[in-house]
Amino acid sequence: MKISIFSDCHCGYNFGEERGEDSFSALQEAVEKSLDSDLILIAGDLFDSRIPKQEVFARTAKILSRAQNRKSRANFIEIRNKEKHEVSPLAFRGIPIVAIHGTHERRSRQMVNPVQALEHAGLLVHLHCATALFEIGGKKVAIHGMSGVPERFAKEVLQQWKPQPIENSTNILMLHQSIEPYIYSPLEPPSLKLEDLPEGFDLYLLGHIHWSEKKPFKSGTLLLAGSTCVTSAHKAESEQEKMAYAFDEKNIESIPLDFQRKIYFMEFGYEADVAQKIEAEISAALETTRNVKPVIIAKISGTIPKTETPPGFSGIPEKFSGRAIIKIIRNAKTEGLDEQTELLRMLREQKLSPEEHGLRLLKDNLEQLKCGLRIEEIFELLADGNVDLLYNMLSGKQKTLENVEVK
Ligand SMILES: [Mn+2]
Repeated sequence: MKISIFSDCHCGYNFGEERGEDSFSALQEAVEKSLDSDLILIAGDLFDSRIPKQEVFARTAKILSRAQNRKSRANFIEIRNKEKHEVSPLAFRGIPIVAIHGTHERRSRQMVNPVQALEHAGLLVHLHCATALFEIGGKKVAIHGMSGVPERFAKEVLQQWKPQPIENSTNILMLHQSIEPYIYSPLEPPSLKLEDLPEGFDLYLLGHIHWSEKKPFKSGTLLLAGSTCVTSAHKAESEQEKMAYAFDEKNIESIPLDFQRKIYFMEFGYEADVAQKIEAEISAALETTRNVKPVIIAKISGTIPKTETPPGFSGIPEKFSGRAIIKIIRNAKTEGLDEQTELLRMLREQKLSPEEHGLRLLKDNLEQLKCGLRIEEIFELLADGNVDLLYNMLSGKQKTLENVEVK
């Protein structure tokens, strides 16, 4: 049997802009390279947004529909933990596609997300805490899928669902979460750890993480499928190629996609001449010319001295725009701005109410503006309807409240 696997296509990423075609080219290739398989699995984030533009939805649907014109040996047996009538029999034409939705597609329960919309159109089977059972060449294959949920609920949702391998079958567990130690965004810490995953599956397939990895795990193999095209790049992606995969119930074959943008991830500490250093490193990287423009991410960290005005970096992407797509991430902090960080920390620890926090921010801003207004005066002016006067004071048009006719 041959089961094709890919994930995180992010169709519609950068739509209408320079990299707007990347997601579709990658999906097209991934589907084409799957046309000799029995089944296709997509591990979430097929789309880049929960409500894609009609153009994006239509193009994605058209690309996927190519799989329905091919012959497959896969026969659908049954669906568990989902109403049978929810799955259109049309989804089993040609090579069936089984998908979960990801973080980018998730909508509230009553709403239809774009992967579900594709299911309604008979283009795929969508799973959320459900299992689709197939027979391929006399062997059973069970796909157990849990779509992306907010990280803090992931462990609970998985425990409630409690997926169990089906006997005498090849069992694939497909998820779209951060699972420690694989963390996609530090802003949303995972509740799941690798050891929380249930025993007994042949393949543990994980979407969401945009870099890829495969290793023996529990009773089978763990595969981080990675993304098919570069979106918000992580450093770990820069040394890897974008892939689709083929699983034959034991081994996983990696199938590199032809369309690849090389990713460069450059890190700099803030220095007065950091802009020149960035330009020099970009020029050096571009000496090896390629057909496809690379993506270069330059990240600046460190501290900017209070006395210094950091240079503008916006000229750099433009300067190299013919040869590379450049993104500058400014993470350098200005000296003295730590107070603001402290304020945020106190807010997070709930030492300040949102009102107190707002007032403190307002007070700090007033001091920086040096407009001579006190907070109480602002509230008095607002309460009395003197909005224009307040605006003029804040914008510096009006210097003082003395000798002004207040409403
Ligand atoms: Mn993703």
